[in-house]
Order: sequence, then C-alpha cells, then structure tokens
Amino acid sequence: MPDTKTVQYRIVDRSSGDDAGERAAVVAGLFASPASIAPKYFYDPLGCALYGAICQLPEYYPTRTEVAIFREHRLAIAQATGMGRQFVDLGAGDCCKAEAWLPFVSPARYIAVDIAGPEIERALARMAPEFPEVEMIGVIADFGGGLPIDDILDERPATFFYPGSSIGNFTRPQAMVFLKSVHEKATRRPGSGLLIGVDGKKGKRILDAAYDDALGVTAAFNRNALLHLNSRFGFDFDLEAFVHRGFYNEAEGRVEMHLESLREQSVKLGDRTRRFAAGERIHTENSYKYRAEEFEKMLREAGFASIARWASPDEGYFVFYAS
Ligand code: AVJ
Repeated sequence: MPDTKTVQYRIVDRSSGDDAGERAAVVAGLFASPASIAPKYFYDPLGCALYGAICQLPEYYPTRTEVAIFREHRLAIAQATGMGRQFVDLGAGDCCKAEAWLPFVSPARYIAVDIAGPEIERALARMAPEFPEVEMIGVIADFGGGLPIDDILDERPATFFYPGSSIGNFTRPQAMVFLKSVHEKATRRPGSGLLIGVDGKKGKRILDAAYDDALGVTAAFNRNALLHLNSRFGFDFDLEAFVHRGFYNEAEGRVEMHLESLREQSVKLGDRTRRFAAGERIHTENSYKYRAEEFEKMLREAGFASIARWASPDEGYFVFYAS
C-alpha cells in the first residue's frame, strides 16, 4: 500500500549547535552593564504561544494591520512579486502569514527560516499536504549574523518575505547589513525582491499600550525569557523578582523592553553569580519604528532601485516591495 503520509517537507538545522558558545554569549550579555538578553530567547514553545496571543490583543495592532494591507492589496502585491519562484519566509514562525500568500504567488519552493525549530516543523507538517506542488524546506537558523541559505537557494528568482516588522529588532546599522545581504542574494537571481512589513512611528500612548497590554500577555512574553534561560542553561532567575517594562523611547524612535529587578538580588548563572541592584534592568528587545521615507531611503541605500509601497489607511504601517 502506498504510504499516503509521506512527509512532503524537509528540515535543515542551521542553528549554531555550539551550546557552550551560546551559553557563554548569554552569560556575557547578563554580566554586561546594562545587562541584556537577545530577543531570540523569547521564542521557546511557550514564548511562541505567547507571541501568538500578543497578536490577538486589542492593543497590539501590527499583525492585524499588516494582514489588512496584504488582504486589501493582495493582487497588486502578487503582481509585483511574480509567480513560480522561491518564496523565502524570514522568521516564519507558525507560517500563517506566508500561508495566505501561497495560493496567490504559487511558488515552486517555500523556504521557511526561523530560530524556533518545533514551530516551523509543526507548521510545515500542517501546510505540506495543502500545497503538494510546492517543495517545502524548513531552515532552523538565527539569521542575525547573516542568512545561512546560499546553498539551499537555487538559481530561480526569489521573493524574500520579511513580515511583521521584525526588522525593528535590528538597530539601524544591523538593519542595513541585513538589507544589503538580501539585496546581494536578490541581485544574483534577476527578478528577485524583498516583500517587507514595517511599523511606522506613531504616538507614544499607542506604542506604550501595544508593548504593555492590560492583560499582561506582553509582560508574560518578556518574563518567559528568564524561564527559558533557566530551563535551557540551568540559571536560577526568580520570576517573581523581575517585572516587565515596555515603552516607546521617542528620542531613539524605538520601543524598548526590559526586565526590572524588584529588589537587590543574586542570580546563579551556572558557576557565576550576577548581583542585580533594586531597579536595575535587563534589556531584552528593541523594536524600531520608521517613517516611510526613512525606510525607503534605507532600501535605496541597500541597493534596491525599484520600490513599491502600500500603507494602512492611517499611514501607521507600511508594506514595501523592493527589487
Ligand atoms: C516579532 C519583533 C515584530 O517587535 O513588535 C511583540 C515582538 N515584542 N511584543 C515586535 C514583540 C513585544 C515583535 N516582533
């Protein structure tokens, strides 16, 4: 009997695999002053679920605003990107955003890249049977330091899909490095482009609420990074002793998230001990906001010559196709 459950996708693991190195980097970040934890540590399975919940909060507008732009301009955007190509989903997560595009852009291949292995694995298992004509590849990778997919991409044109305003996690210089690296991959495959969602600068009240919601889901998402580090590296962060801070830093044009120590305390990071003063903060995330012209300039600086833009009715969120 033919096996009707044949797995229609493959997973390539490009995560560092260097646990000791990762641990050392995390410890170094925590001993620095100010201390920091990289946002990639939000996304263990519980963190992915909490992020899914954030996207449903009344205060967190980016996801639904972007979905509305995609719906409204689906055909125009699909026409800009073209069909039958490689669709590269950067930070794919549960792959729901890309899933809505597949019927419209009919890619030959779908390449989902994300730091969260279990999340893309589950998503591809769900999607593969729905798109039997699409070759599906999941890549487990942290692409902060470059996109490790040159050997996975073939010579066909590629659409690089970077939705959700995830670009906001990069500083401006990091964002430029990222955009240039995408442009370079696009240039080697004529007809390629970048489809990206970018959150706009807006009033502090709206941004403060979006990153410090009434239900406390964003607080849980932020504090879960400590739970994740405890279980991953055997640290002993006391969750009761750190509170969430999430606010718009208008001068820097970015939302910042921090975990603030409620009291003076010691945390065991393996064989070392980190003392935190009362009120001391661990920085966990930046989420940069851009004016449309500002981001368009960055795209041009990265080398993209042709740029199309779609905006939400209030001009608070933007989608660009740059080629
Ligand atoms: C996934 C990076 C786009 O910055 O808005 C949501 C993450 N942090 N609420 C964002 C996040 C707090 C999100 N990105």
